[in-house]
Parts: sequence; structure tokens; C-alpha cells
Amino acid sequence: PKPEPVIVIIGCGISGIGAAERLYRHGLRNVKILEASHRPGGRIWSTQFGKGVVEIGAHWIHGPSDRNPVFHMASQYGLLHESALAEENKSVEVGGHSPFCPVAYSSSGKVIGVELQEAMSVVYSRMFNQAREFLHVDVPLSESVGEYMKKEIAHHASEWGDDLLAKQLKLAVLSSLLKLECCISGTHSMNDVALRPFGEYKMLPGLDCTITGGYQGLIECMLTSLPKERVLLNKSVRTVHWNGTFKGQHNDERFFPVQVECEDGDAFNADHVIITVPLGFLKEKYATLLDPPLPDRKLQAIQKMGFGTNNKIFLEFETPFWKPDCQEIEFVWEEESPLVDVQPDFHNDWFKKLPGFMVLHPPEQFGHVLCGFIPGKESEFMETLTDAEITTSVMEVLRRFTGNSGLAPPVRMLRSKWHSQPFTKGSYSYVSIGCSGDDIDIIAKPLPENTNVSKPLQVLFAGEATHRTFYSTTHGALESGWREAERLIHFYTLSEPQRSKPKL
Ligand code: 6YU
Repeated sequence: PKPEPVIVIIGCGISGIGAAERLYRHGLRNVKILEASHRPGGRIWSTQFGKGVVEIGAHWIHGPSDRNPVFHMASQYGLLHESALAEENKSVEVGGHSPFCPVAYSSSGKVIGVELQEAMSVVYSRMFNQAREFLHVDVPLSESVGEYMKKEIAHHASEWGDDLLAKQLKLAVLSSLLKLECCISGTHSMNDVALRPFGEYKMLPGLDCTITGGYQGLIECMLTSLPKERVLLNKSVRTVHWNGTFKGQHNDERFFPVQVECEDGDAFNADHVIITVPLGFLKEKYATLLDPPLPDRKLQAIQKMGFGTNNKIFLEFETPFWKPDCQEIEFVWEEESPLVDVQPDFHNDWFKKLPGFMVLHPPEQFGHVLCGFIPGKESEFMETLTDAEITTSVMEVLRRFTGNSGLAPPVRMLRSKWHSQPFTKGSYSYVSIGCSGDDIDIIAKPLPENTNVSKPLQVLFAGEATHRTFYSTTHGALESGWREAERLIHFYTLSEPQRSKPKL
């Protein structure tokens, strides 16, 4: 009988595990996952913080409804709170933004009225929805979401009357909302995000929910369907040699088209390799990761596509200084305006990029914990600072904005460092100016690109950045892993049934 095809998966994030699990279940059982770090999960990473478990990476299931495979899986494994499973929850349309009205403070320590906030939130949502309507409009790919929004804001502002102070405050509120958008899109500035493809990212219905006990629980459940020895941790891949003839060893003396060389000197021969490493890693290591190198078109797409940083800062307080029903605290820097470009001073002003904090609920589960998101280059600069430096700056902001100079420091702080993570180099992907969804498809295309060869599908690509409509999410990552697994399953069952007959 023909030997089973050998498949190596690089990366043990949700896309890699999803691919392995599906291949294994469909009878392609000679599968191995090589993971560079000491833990599975990749950008899904939950950890103990104070009283509870917090998420260093992925936070919510975005759009938890029937079409979302992560939601489906998490509910099957019993990982969701019953409120997340309620039909009303599944049908809420939030349009990608938090449904809560935050308590917004200005830099002079005043609370901003709910009316003003709501009015600006309406203006903002309208602009955001309009920015998603350009998919089939002939605008240059160089045009950005940021520039478009700036024009719209200028237009609105021209109708706001003569009260300059009131006008400035409205612009400052919008500036804060744009920072939040940078967190969501994982970018330094919305000027880096392409306008035309912005509407191609699909938002699913459902009120975003979290996974009780941590997102990592999902990874652990998924891994139970694979034998333990199929996952090798601390196995960093250096180079994937493809289009070769590598002789097998021991009882398998076939010739393989691919050899995966690891940093520790180990080598694994394979018929197929699925690369699931983050786009940030690909951007940095493309020159050594593939031999022969990537075709030009693919390389250009990898270089052009966006991969930004979004970090989190967790603060635990002995006693809360916010009201029990407060969901979010927002910072509005009064002098800021989206209509004025300022040269950022990362060193002195990095914390100005922090749009605010959300309160982790319920306190019985988490303690009194705030979680802030900070995007962009300021976030990358923050990674170079010590915990103490960050706490000092953030507490200065909190004291100034709440007008409470006596706020006690937190008992604990924790922050992520996604840009410095050597196997991630950032947080998640976005479609940057000059790019379109076609670039995502180009990155996702298997090698060799010519399918009319004796050894097709040698190198396949999965991972969040390869999903045209769900990029930057866990469900996009999972579906991309399934997509590449299906490609191989299809190949072995339909194209060449005589080649091997895995049990389906
Ligand atoms: C989501 C959310 N969320 C916050 C933050 C982050 C992310 N995401 P992996 O990286 O997991 O796995 C690859 C593995 O490869 C990894 O383990 C490496 O160690 C390994 N590797 C690398 N090099 C290797 C080598 N050489 N050898 C061997 N192994 C190697 N997603 O659904 N909900 O709330 C968030 C968030 C701070 C960092 C997120 C969220 C993104 C997901 O975490 C991410 O997509 C997947 O986990 C990736 O899985 P993977 O398998 O592909 O890679 C309109 C419009 C706008 C569009 N955007 C809006 C969407 C909003 C996205 N929101 C995200 C927000 C948060 C807060």
C-alpha cells in the first residue's frame, strides 16, 4: 500500500490546530505541528491576573452567532456563559463597536456630557458605515479610511456653529474614537488603512462575548482531539526547503519534495507543509523562511499588507474608583483634533494614544480590574518601558482625567508586548493603503503556483492574515486552517484517489 502523506504544520495557533484536527479526523493522520514557543495557542493566550484569568491576546468572540465557527465550537465545548447563548444575544447587530456608553473624562478633569458623547458617536458610526461602502467604487487604493473620515469630519464641523470651545470638544471626542478604531483595526493610524477594501471585512451579528475561564480553554479542548506527540513545542522553524527531493530515513525511504529545517538542527521531511506563522513574522523572515524564495508577487503582497500593534494594559485596584455600572472609561484630550496632524512625540506623549480603559466585569470574577488597549507606534514604544514607568504615566493620566489627585496606585499591573514577541512581531493584520483583498488571496495561494506539476501543494498558507473577509480574528484564523486542510483532503480523495486512500 502507498504510504500515508506526511504533513507538517508550522505554528500551533488556532489556525494550525484547526488544520491538524481536521486533517486527522479525515484520515490524514501523519500530521505534526511544530511550534516555536513553549506554549500552544499563539495569539490566544490567557493568564492568571489577581483574582481571575485575563486575555493577553484575543479577547472576544466577534459576532457570536451561528455563522461564527469559534462561537459554534466554544458552545459545543460548553465554554460559554448561558447569556452568550441566548437567541437575543446572537441577533444583536453592533457594527463592530462596543454598545456601551463610556464615562468620558476630558484632560481638564471634567466628565463629558452623555448627550455630546452620543451625538458624536452617531456622527462617527455614520462615517464608519459610509467608509465601508467603497468596495465596488472606483477610488484609488492609495486612498485611506483616515483621509476619508477627516474630510467627513471637516464637513460636519463646518455646520457646528460659532462656539469654538464646543466645536473643539466635539473634535476631541472624535479624535478619541479614532484612536479606538486604530485599536480595532490594529494600526498606527487610520491613514494607513485602505478605503476601498474596508467594507470587505465581514461583521457577523451577535453581541461580542468572552470565553468563561479564558480563550485558552478553547485551545486546550481542540488539542484533545490530537494525540499529544503530534505537537512539538520549542521547535522553531528556520527554513522550509521545497521543490526538492529529500530522501526519507528509517522505514520510509521515499523522496519528499519538502524538508523543514529547525533552528535546533532537526529536520522533518514532508509531502506538504502548512505555514501558519503570523504576517509580522513572515515580513521579518521571508528571506530565510523559504528556499527557493517566495515568488515576487507573493513577497510584494507580504511586504505591502498591514500588520500593526495593539497592546493591553491591565491594572488591578484595591478598591474601585468607578461606579459599579461603569463599563468603560474614556480619555478625551481637549486640544486634539482629527483635522490637525501633529508629529507624535512617543517619548513624552506615548500615553496620549490610550483611548481609555474598560472595566472587567463581574468584580467577583476579576477583582477590580481595568483593561486598556493602546495601538500603533506609541504602543511599540511602550514595550521598551518598564512596568513601573508605565504605571506611573498611566496613573498620572487617570488622576488628571478623573480630577482625583489622590487615586491610589494599582496593586498589580500587567501589559502585553506583541511587537517584541519574536514569533509574532505585532498583533494582527489590516488591509493597508495600496492593497486590496486580492493581496490576501495572493498570500494564501499554495506553492508551487503552477498546479500542473508532479508534486503540487507543497507549501500551503493559513493564518488570520490569509482570510479575505475575517482577517484579524480567531474565526478567520480557524477557517483559514480548515480551508488548507480541506485543500489537501480534496486533493487526496478527489484528484488522486489511487494515490492514497485515507479513511474519510
Ligand atoms: C478575535 C479578539 N483581539 C487582541 C490582541 C491580539 C490579537 N485578535 P497565531 O499567531 O495564533 O499562531 C501562529 C503560531 O506560529 C504562533 O504560536 C507562533 O509562535 C508560531 N510561529 C511563528 N513563527 C514560527 C516558526 N518559525 N516556527 C514555528 N512556529 C512559529 N481576535 O477574534 N477577537 O478580541 C481579538 C486581539 C492583543 C494580539 C487579537 C482577536 C486576533 C486573534 O488573536 C488572531 O487573529 C488569531 O489568534 C490568530 O491565529 P493564527 O493561528 O492565525 O496565528 C472594518 C474592519 C476592520 C477589521 N478589523 C476588525 C477586527 C477586529 C479584530 N479585533 C481584535 C481585537 C482584539 C482585542
